[in-house]
Amino acid sequence: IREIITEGAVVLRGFALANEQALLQAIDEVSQQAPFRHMRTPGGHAMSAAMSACGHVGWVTDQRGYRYQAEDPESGSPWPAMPGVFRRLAAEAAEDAGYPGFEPDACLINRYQRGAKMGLHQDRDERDFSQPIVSVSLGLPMVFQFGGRKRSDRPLKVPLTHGDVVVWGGPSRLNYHGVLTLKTGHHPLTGPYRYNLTFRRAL
Ligand code: MD5
Ligand code: FE
Repeated sequence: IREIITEGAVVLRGFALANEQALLQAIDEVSQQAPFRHMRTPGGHAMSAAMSACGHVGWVTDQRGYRYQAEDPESGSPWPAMPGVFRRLAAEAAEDAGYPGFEPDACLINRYQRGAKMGLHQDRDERDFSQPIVSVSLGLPMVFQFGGRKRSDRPLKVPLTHGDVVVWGGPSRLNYHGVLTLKTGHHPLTGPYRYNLTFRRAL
């Protein structure tokens, strides 16, 4: 089931369901190597979503700013390799949405718990905005806010549930977006959490 949110943004409802167990196991394995942590924004605030990453580079934020880097700042070691099930799912979803040949080099893993949210922002730390971003939702449901090119454009609310995959590219790649506060809940596979995998071509 393919839903168009706006030009370039496609929701593939339930696309990740066939791989739910393998994806969650891979999140476990990655986060044993690169544990979830609450990074700080350049302004000094801790992010409410806990983050991990895998791939050639990971997205980090600290006092110096936002960037992609090859080492986990907590350990000084390279980020874990991107699991095969991650790469394949991201490439298949991108192809389905009209972006063939997507080869992500970074996967940011966001873990939201009760009260966590992500305010409206743009993703602009990547080098090539012609590459899409693929986002996979697992666990508790959450409301995604999809804005326009300007922060002041009123956002659409799009509910995302376990297994939904969204592909953002082309004209929507630089749109403002965020997620509303996660409500308390229990998911049979993830307990109190919502996970979001965001696949990017960073370099
Ligand atoms: C999330 N994460 O649900 C979202 C999914 C992030 C983030 O926003 O930066 O970690 S990624 C959604 C996204 C990416 C790129 C463009 C657009 C949305 N968009 O144009 O709306 O944890
Ligand atoms: Fe984002």
